[in-house]
Amino acid sequence: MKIALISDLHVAASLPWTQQVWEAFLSRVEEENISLVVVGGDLFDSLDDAYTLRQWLAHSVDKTRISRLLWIVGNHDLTNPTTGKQVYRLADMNFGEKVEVCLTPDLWVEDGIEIMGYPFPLVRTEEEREAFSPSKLLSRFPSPEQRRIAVAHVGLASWVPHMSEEAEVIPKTFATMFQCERVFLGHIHQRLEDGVYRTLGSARVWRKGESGEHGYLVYDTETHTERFENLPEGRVFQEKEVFVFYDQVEDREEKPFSSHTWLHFDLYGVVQNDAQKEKIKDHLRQKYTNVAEITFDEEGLFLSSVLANHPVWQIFLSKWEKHYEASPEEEKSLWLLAREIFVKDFLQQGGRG
Ligand SMILES: [Mn+2]
Repeated sequence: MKIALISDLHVAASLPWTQQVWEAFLSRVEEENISLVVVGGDLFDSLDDAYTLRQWLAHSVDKTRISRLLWIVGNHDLTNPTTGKQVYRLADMNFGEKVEVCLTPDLWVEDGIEIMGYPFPLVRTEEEREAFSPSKLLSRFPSPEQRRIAVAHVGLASWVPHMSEEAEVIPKTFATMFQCERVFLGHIHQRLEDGVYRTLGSARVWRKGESGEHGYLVYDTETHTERFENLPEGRVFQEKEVFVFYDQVEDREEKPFSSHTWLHFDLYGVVQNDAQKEKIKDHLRQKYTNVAEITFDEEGLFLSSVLANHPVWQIFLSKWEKHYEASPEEEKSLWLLAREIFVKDFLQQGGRG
């Protein structure tokens, strides 16, 4: 049997493309004739998203040949991280016949495999805390009768030093305690491997910096192996440093980006005013119209008024201009580079102040 494992999709009602990532995933799974899907948490970006999109989720699964979806919930599925205010409860929502929501640790026995689910431990009472305590859970999950795997939405204690073993992390001995031959973890938006532990990574770019491929794992219960499947719809994050000098934009390499790219520009240099800054951003937006999303970091971009009166700046620029104009055509790029190095260094050294 094959199981498709995915986590951290963070589907948001306000970002329709994230719904398409989920739909693309389901059709890929269906094409492969996989009938069991396990979500390692953070299927939704917030509890409100889960509420708004509950019928969409039910329908997205119902219309496929996928027979079952185990959803081991994550912190984002249970709460509204931005507001901190929860009006609904995930436990009260209906996601259709095929979706099973795992809110507390549980065990499913399938043909040839046992799947232990360990959701995010959102605990308020001592009793709830105990329901997640690995040592307390041992009596509920005695020795397996066949191969057992676990899917959890927490970190691994050894990755997070100095953390209590029963708060948002599981102990390094978790797999041995429950005799799991594999433990798949959501929550960590990166793909890592440590012994029998595997992280699922984020199925889509959730925030700036989540570079690399995004997708899901297919676990084969017979061969006890897994393979990663890329989901292009989950996007790729690319960062590009661009030097700006007034109305000049030095955007070097011209490699094409795929339409699934989130292109993030780190702008640095000098501009005359805010209008010029906006013009530069527009120029870049028009240059890369095929990408999915463009964002900017302007931390390193300064207004010339901040620099204009600085003596070092004045001396450098007046000398530089003379040399640049007098230099032969083939040397001009060197002079431009020299100016770029000066400006970058000057700004980093605090010349702005
Ligand atoms: Mn997440």
